[in-house]
Amino acid sequence: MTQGEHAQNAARGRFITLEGGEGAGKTSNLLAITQRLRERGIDHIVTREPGGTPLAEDIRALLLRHHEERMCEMTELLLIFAARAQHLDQVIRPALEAGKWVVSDRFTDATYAYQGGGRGLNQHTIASLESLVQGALRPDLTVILDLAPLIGLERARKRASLDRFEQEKLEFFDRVRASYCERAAAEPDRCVLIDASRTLEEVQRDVLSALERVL
Ligand code: Z5A
Repeated sequence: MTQGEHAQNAARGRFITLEGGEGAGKTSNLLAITQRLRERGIDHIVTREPGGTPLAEDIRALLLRHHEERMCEMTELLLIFAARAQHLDQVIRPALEAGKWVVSDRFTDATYAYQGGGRGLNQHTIASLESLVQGALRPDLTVILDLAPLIGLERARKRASLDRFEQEKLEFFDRVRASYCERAAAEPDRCVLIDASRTLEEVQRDVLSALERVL
């Protein structure tokens, strides 16, 4: 890296992503992260995927809604990356370049887990789209909340009616979970895998301790 690139990197905000299966507690733990960032006086934004901009939120609605016509796997994958391209252009990159931290509820690890693990799409296809859409941009820290799908779906069911993903069979979510665990093992410098089956207080304590890596 050149000196200029070092300086640019130091001025750039940090990019934190939260991942996990259904009802793993991403939203609940995101609140703990943002509270800690506020306490430390760190300027940040909170966003989510798919979504994060009006156009990307429209794509999200299309992805989550039930359709008479079966959405094929490749359509789903391309819609997710279309939403991501918009999100990066309008929200994530401008914030990072302005020195703000970005905390996102899901990002590309979810694509590897759901479209790769869950739907069975080729990891190389996902990696090609990742490079095309993101260039070299990757999160600085990814917290993966690990929970048995049966427990997560039960939590999610209590909360609201099930969307197109949540109506998948249990085996789908087992593959999603396995895929997240593989990613955490493959990238230990970036990813922290946290047991989300414990009380929210215990999980939050580990999430905040993982956050110290980038603070
Ligand atoms: N998707 C994809 O396929 N590919 C991609 O690339 C991306 C996404 C980016 C929408 O995501 C869908 O998009 C998602 C994958 C797909 N599939 N689905 N479904 P989403 O993040 O918006 O949806 P979600 O995973 O369904 O999120 P969620 O249900 O909101 O889960 P959560 O945020 O992880 O959980 P929560 O709302 O914080 O907690 C759920 C409930 O459990 C709530 O009542 C909490 O009070 C409770 N809770 C939380 N933690 C605990 C603990 N520790 N103990 C007990 N109870 C708890």
